Amino acid sequence: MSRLENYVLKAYNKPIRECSDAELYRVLLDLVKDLGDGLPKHTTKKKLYYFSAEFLIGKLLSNNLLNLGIYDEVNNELIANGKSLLDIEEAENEPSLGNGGLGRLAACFMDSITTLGINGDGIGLNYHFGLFQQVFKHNNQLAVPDPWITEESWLNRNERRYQVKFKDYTFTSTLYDIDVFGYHHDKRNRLRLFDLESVTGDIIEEGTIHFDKSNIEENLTLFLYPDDSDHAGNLLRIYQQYFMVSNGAQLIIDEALDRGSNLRDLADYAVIQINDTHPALVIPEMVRLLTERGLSFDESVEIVRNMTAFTNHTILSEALEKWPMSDLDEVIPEIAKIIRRLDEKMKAEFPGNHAVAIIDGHGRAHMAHMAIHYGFSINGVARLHSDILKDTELRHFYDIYPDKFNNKTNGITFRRWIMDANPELADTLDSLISPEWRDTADLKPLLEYKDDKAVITKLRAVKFNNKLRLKKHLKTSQGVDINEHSIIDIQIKRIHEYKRQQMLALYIIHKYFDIKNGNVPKTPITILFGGKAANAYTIARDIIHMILTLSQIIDNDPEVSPHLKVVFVENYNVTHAQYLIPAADISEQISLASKEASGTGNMKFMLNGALTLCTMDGANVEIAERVGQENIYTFGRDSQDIVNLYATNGYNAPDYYYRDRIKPLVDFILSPGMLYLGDEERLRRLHHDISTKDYFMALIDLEEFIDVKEKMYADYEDHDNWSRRTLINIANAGYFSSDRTINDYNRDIWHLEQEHQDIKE
Ligand code: CBF
Repeated sequence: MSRLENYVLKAYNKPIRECSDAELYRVLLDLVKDLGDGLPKHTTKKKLYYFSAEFLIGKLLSNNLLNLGIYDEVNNELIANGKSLLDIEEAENEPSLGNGGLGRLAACFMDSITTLGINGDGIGLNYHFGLFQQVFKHNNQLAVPDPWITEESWLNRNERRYQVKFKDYTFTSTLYDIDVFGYHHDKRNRLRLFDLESVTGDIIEEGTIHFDKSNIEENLTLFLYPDDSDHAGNLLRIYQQYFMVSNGAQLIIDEALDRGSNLRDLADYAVIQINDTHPALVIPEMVRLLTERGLSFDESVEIVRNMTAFTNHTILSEALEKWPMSDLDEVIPEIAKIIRRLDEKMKAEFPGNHAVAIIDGHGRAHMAHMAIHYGFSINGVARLHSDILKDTELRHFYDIYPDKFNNKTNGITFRRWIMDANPELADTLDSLISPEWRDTADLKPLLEYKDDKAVITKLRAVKFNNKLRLKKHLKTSQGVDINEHSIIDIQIKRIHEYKRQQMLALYIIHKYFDIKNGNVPKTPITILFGGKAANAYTIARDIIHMILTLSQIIDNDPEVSPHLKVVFVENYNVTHAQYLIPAADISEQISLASKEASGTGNMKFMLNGALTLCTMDGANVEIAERVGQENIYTFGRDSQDIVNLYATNGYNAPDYYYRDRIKPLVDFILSPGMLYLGDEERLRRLHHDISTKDYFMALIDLEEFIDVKEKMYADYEDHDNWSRRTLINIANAGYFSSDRTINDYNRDIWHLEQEHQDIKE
């Protein structure tokens, strides 16, 4: 009897084919957990703790089966019994523990850390309602809770508990672990998610994300990024962050003591990676814990400095947190005191250098500044971004600590983003270049086939099948019908003005006019958007509204709708991404140069054979370098131009708005059709914003964007050449494996024992 049959029989006393998908899901969950329990733990002395406010892990069943090496065995057995793993996975809720690139990167990193045989856990929080679930109503985004935790899930209750002391409360935490398995390797790591028993979600206003932000005890771990537009919201963010880091720091100390540390040598036992500024409070907290255990302040500070590294993921000031000292005094006075001492130390060391102060002239503590002074490494996430940090944003720090600065270009795990998301392409690669790429991420041997007509045709067939899969998925999940023979053109990412979804919307208006004028595209075009807007970010929600209204106008127009379709995928998440990305022909990476630190969607699309349409921003620069200019479409001002424009206040939106090609497109936002279907207030606000302010300069690159897009659609008609160029993209994607990124982190920053070193690039 097979392993699966055995489990099924024990649980339900019936054969596989008589079980429901939900029953099979439960059995597979148990099977995987039991297999995990049987794996040996790491025994190495030094361990990594990857602190992150987000871990956007996606559904875990398939991925865990894949990493444990039993995917084919289970899948075949299910098929033989008339069942499908995809259907079974429908029973799994996608964990709502992340927002965007930052969280997904953390999830890819955990996979790679484990796959490379590195001893390392992720530290975060167990948000009961996650970020939020996006619902569209009257073409507007509504945010409702996303209660993803079910009785049976990947969360394993751990008996560890810690006391976390705030000014007004002391809480006892609870801990949930999620096992992380590495591909083909036997040791597991864990995601450690701290929580509070008293958080139940009972008092939330039905169907909304409104709750009493001052009721910390009942709401501390309710939402990721709770609304911080008022004082209570700001304090709640501090409560959350401190709760996460205090638990994490206590765990580090306990585990190090268990492994034989005397605390003075703690840096030999643990290394902390601070992922963006949210976990930066771990620095003063660790100092507090060490001094409490009898070490002097200065000694503690040196230990912490030697064990802490910081990654900056953005230059947007909204994400570089600065806490008013008065807020810190209100929530965590002991920590505020330590921050003051840390600041004084730095002020004494760098007198008069205000740019590097931790506490500024307005009494705000800069978390990034603290992490740079009191850590041994600071890295950006793509070469261009790291250069901007050194030359512009953090240049005063670079002047004093040049050796701390380094770059680690982001990466994505190939397990999820090709093996799981695009099995047909993965199998095709196996047959062409041997399955070795699954371990090494080396796809270069594929280049040998770039002029092989049969291979090119096969790649096109795979793409078509993925379009069919997407069609089916959108039909069932969104009730939307797309044309599988159309060009699939996708922009999926958080909705933010700097990412310029509004620029793509203006292009759509151009295309709409063009089609009305009789210029119908040879192949129909489907443009898909996906992404959430922060609920308090009004203009981003206006952009969603504009796109949804526009798509309705197009659908209603019989002259246009056979040639152009616009879909905004509701509640975009990892699951949707796994269908969207393999089906894409065009990957939209059109951020305002200098603003997108790296991007990782760009890498996923490339790996799955989409051609990139991009500005020279973030990791697009490195993609372009690898595939060559003839296999990518670039446009727009470069980052230096944009940095200069900001520095000199040199951009004036009306200079662009009044151009002949641009004004009719922007004014369409206020056309009678849009005003009839849409919300006048939202549309007027957006129109006014774009035509007068346009802070993220959607208009500056618009004309060039339109021209390049037209060229791209025209080029698509040469199907063979297009597919040949997709092959070149896939073949050059190996560098963007997160195994390579983690290998780089470990070599340059963490210096941990690493069991596996298969990476090629
Ligand atoms: O480094 C991972 C990603 O992080 C962000 O999403 C972020 O939230 N700071 C950036 O915007 C991305 O460019 C980056 O790829």
